[in-house]
Amino acid sequence: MVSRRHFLQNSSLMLGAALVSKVEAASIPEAAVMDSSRTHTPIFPASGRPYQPVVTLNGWTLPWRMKNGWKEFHLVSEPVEREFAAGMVGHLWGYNGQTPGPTIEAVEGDKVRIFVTNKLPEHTAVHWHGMLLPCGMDGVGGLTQPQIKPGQTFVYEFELKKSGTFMYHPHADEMVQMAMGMMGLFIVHPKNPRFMAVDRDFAFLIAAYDIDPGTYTPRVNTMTEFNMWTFNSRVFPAIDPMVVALGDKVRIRVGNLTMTNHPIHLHGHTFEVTGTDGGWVPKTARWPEVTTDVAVGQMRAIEFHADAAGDWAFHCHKSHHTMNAMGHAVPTLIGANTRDLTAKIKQVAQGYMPMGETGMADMSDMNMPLPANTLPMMTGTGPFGSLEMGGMFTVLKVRAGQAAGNYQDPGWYQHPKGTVARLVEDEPAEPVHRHEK
Ligand SMILES: [Cu+2]
Repeated sequence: MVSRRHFLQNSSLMLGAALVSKVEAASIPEAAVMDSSRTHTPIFPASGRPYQPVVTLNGWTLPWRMKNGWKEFHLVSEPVEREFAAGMVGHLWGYNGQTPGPTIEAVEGDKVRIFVTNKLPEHTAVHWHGMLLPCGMDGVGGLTQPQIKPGQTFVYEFELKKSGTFMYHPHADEMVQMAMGMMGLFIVHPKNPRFMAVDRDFAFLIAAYDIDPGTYTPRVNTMTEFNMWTFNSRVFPAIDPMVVALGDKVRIRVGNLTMTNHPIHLHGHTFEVTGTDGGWVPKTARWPEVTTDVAVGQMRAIEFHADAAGDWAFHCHKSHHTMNAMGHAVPTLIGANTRDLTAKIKQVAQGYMPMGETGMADMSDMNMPLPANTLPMMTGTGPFGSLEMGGMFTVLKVRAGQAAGNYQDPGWYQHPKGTVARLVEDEPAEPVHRHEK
């Protein structure tokens, strides 16, 4: 039997993630749990080194406590319920009551001690994606540590060597556990709070789920045909807008833990990629962009000056990813005359409605009855009508006079007179056909 004394003598040699002994268990910090999917206002640190906190889109930051120079956190892997948008809830797996799990925020040079309690029905392990740490803290179940069995608590200890944006996710039954929603952000702020300082700093993870209409649990064996494309496990119109003040320097950090790449696109501004999960990009290596591809297992931090007031779309540019639940096997009916067919089908299926003869835009206005627990493929209403979006879409709201630290939705943008595309009442002239000689 390992005595307490023996345990202490050897503890300095323990460089790997370790099972927490009964003696230690008594001193594990309380695990905070969140039951809301709203965006929480950033928390400025009450202890430890100062930093500018991030805003986790539809998420929150995990509280910590200081103990003998260590910043202690407590993650709990467990089944959770997450509302994707009003009308649809997923039965998922996550951390501390939500998926994604809470954002961990700390500062370069901090020594962190992270307790992980496993309340899942199977074993897990937590990998700290992008972090420079002792190999035994890397969280690869079976390779660098024993798996964390249900009911067990493990502890990870490491020093934060560099600032940047990192992620945490299981490295145990990975396909299932990530398809179920297990992931979170790990932000390491620079030791010098003025380094890379911005006025507003948003962060979220991209996750994809395949949940059949009327069901609650994702199909975990799906490889590419997902039907819920999410920012922080929320879909449009339930992803909160990113509210900034005109003139703000803004950073948006996007991590991708899905099975495909996502070209993230911002309207009305040009940005530069200033960070990856490998670290900050040197100024001389940046170039202007309006879309940046975030590949699988990557993080991209983009930065821009919010110098144009308005409601600017911010979305994945894969058009199927700005849709909610949809069938991909539906034939295209554009240009087809389905009137005879419709009459015949109506004889056997009352209320049958043909769709898509002129495109699919009218679907967003149909308000057809849906099965329980699903969302319309296209939805959302803006000041000018139906938005015909879903999935990975939100709005960057740039407003003059938005107070520092105020993230409240200011409502729709009031366009200055004469600056909105308008209907032309005159009959257009006959088109002139050009003939090649
Ligand atoms: Cu996408």
